[in-house]
Amino acid sequence: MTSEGGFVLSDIRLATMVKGDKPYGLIEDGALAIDDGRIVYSGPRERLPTRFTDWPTEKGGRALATPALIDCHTHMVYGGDRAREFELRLEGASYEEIAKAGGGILSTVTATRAASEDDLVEAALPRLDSFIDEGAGAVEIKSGYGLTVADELKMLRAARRLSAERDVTVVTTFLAAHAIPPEFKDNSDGYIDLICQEMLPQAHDEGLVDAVDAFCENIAFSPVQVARVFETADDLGIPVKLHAEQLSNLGGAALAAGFKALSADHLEYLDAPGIEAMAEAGTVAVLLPGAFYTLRETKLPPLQGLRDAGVPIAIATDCNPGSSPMFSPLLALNMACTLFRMTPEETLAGMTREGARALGLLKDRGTLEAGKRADIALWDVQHPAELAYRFGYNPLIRRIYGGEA
Ligand code: DI6
Ligand code: FE
Repeated sequence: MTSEGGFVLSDIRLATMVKGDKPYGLIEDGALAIDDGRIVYSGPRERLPTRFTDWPTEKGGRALATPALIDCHTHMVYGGDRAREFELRLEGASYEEIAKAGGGILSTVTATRAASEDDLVEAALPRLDSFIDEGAGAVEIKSGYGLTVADELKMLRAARRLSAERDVTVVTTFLAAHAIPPEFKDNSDGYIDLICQEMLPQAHDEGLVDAVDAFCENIAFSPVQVARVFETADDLGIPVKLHAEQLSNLGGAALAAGFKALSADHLEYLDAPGIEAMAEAGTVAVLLPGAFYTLRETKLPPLQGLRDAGVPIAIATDCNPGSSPMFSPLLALNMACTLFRMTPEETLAGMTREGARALGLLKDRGTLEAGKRADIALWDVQHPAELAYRFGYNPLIRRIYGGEA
């Protein structure tokens, strides 16, 4: 093998995040060989195959290498902000009261409809940059603040454009079933018809939809309505996921699992049958400590039940203007430890390997293993637990995306 553009990174420690007996898949004296955007070797330096030893070698100064972070649940494309709603909540109004009074998600819908596609891209870029600055290599972005054919397509096109503007992978999710639009106030089934007959097929035709999501909740859509959206997605061959059991238990997680969903997200009100259904279907539990924190939720997601059942657990920011105005994946790790009592290892896995799994990208990303994309974060820390331990501090030294620094 010639070196061409290939190179070796040595004098680094590796948190490969490969599941196994060593915590974090930690390798104290490691090396990575990277060629053509891929990892071709990941392991102990002393075992670096001789065919790589004459490749150009960069010294990592004992930095810790992890997979680049993967945030599998964000709503970072939107117009306006909700600082006024933040004030109202501090004056005593609840998230649900604000939503029922036409505020909440619907106020972001108004601002998003008023924005052009360019406006949305421009507003989202600094948000995305804040993720990239903390080592993100992939983020999921949902629609769901347009709620008309044109405005949902506009959001998804804006999300796609972001990945052309920056070296980062953007995975798009169609979330038209996020809130009942004012035009369908007393006819939510009519809105589901529109989604199934026009919005989703059109968005899919334009190649804008990597997955389909819905908000299953008393203030949003019923399980029966969600099932209709999922059936349409199924017919089009698009994977599904669900905002489930965030504010109450409607059996959304079990419904999603019945459709072999990639993930069920939030899950504070998840019950034992829901856990069992997820375990059986291999549906990832995506926990969102930023929303838990912002809404001052007191009901904890059933972490031990999920662990006992072997349900994979991902962590994400839920970056959105209402329930989680959080632009820091590292802060999500810290919050998941402090608020949910997850271990630092679980949270780092939750934003690497399990985040990749929740996006259906695990074959290609999420761990440092030969064959996977070379999306790597290098950190100035002694131990991987430090990534979750500090907050408001960013130890990223360097991000490698597709083999390029
Ligand atoms: N649950 C959430 O946490 C976000 N969407 C959802 O269904 C919140 C969206 C928002 O408040 O704007
Ligand atoms: Fe969300």
